[in-house]
Amino acid sequence: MDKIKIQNLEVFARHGVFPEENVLGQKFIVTATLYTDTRKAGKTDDLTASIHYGEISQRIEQYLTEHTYKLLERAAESLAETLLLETPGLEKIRLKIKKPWAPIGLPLETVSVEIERGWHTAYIAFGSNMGNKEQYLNQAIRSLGRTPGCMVTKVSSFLVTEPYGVTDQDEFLNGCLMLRTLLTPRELLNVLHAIEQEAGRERIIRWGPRTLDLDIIFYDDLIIEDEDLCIPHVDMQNRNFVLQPLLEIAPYKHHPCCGKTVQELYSLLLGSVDHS
Ligand code: PH2
Ligand code: MG
Ligand code: MG
Repeated sequence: MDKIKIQNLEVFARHGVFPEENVLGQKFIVTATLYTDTRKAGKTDDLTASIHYGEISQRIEQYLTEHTYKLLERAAESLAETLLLETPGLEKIRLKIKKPWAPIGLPLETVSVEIERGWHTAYIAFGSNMGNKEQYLNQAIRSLGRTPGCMVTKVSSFLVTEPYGVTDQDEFLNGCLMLRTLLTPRELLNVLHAIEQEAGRERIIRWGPRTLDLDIIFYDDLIIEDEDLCIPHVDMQNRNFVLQPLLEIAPYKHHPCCGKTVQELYSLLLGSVDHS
């Protein structure tokens, strides 16, 4: 992706673990690489089609002087998040904050923290088979949309489905949504669990009745195989109640492991014997 780079911007600010740093202040040097598509601005010579590096530099100076953090890590993290939330067209940012006068009692050229943060695309499957199912699903979508660093960008229609796995229970209402997020997969998982809790979800029997179930199906093209978190969802290719709504919002999305599109997985499932 194209980049706009602000190199070695000097800011006098008060971040530091030692109390005197928070009082006296010192020099910080910031390098920010802004990942954004510059093609349109490149063709039209129109600043409004791009990101104004002057405004971003002002914002960096303002943010770092208005806040006081102990750690460079915290200063970088919160500044990156603020810029990603505030700046249309900013997909990703690489941010380096140097502290050349770090008071550690030894001569050094500089210390620095460098991070890269950006927007990710996740697909979430949702389902309910207890109480007012539609209300649980709509409430979950609203809660997710209100979560800082999360934007719900597409929602499928809701689908009434027969229970799969444990079949002796009420029918489900299912769907899928597309999410733009600044959260890591694990942070996202924790948010989903909290929203399930809000809906009074009780984990009594595996695959049993639930007011609300929120599962991460895809997170970019990431593959995670941890004990408590598997992405892509391990059984999604066998579940009509996941593939059918996903087909509506992401037919051409490729499964990062097998390389098949959602459309292909759906056709394969339809052609197979059991497509619950
Ligand atoms: N979720 C399950 C198990 N079975 N069946 C349907 N129809 N819909 C679901 O969301 C569902 C299920 C475990 O998460
Ligand atoms: Mg589930
Ligand atoms: Mg679940």
